Amino acid sequence: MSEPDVYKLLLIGDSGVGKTSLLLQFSDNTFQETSVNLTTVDYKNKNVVIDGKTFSLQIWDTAGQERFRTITSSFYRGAHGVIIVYDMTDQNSYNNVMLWMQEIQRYAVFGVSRVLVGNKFDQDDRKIVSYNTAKEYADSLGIPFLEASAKTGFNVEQIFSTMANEIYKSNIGAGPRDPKLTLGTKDKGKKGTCC
Ligand SMILES: Nc1nc2c(ncn2[C@@H]2O[C@H](COP(=O)(O)OP(=O)(O)OP(=O)(O)O)[C@@H](O)[C@H]2O)c(=O)[nH]1
Ligand SMILES: [Mg+2]
Repeated sequence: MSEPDVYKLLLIGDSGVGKTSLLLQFSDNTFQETSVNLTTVDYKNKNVVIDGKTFSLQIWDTAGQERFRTITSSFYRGAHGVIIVYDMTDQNSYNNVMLWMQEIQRYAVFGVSRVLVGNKFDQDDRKIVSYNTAKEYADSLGIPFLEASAKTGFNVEQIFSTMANEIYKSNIGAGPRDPKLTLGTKDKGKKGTCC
């Protein structure tokens, strides 16, 4: 059996939106009510199967707070996909999605796959950002959008399988097997179609 292809994914979004919680729910099926402290960059691996083929997702998480964000360009290097998370009970975190998109444009490879995620679906009674608002925005960018809950696990698997599918479809993952080996290189030109 050959080694599975590795897709490097990033989780980005404002502090407190639930990036670490989504990652822990996906990788370990756990959830903590208190903030999961993370002062450095960390990642977890998990396999997914697409079209009967196994892919290893290497999912990188970073703290959203400005004071931790000095690692930007190296964090984005070699990434095949970026998951942008906002908190549907926090308007500000949604407003900032646009800024995160700009950061992707600045640091990630051209044509990198993106998925927009509205987290904390279990707090529907406190919802401020409507499904339609975010869906229209995602549609205008031509990217998938999902509402999810790191707490209940609702749609969490789907976030990562959707992301893996996007990369698979775009063929950007047809590059070197290990993203670590692609540090400093750009995958430009590997993607068939553009945004
Ligand atoms: N109710 C509810 N709370 C959540 C959910 N996801 C995360 N939280 C809570 O939101 C808070 C922040 O979650 P984190 O996962 O630490 O957020 P983060 O995006 O990693 O934040 P930074 O690391 O500071 O950038 C914690 O108290 C979590 O328990 C969710 O889906 N539902
Ligand atoms: Mg975190």
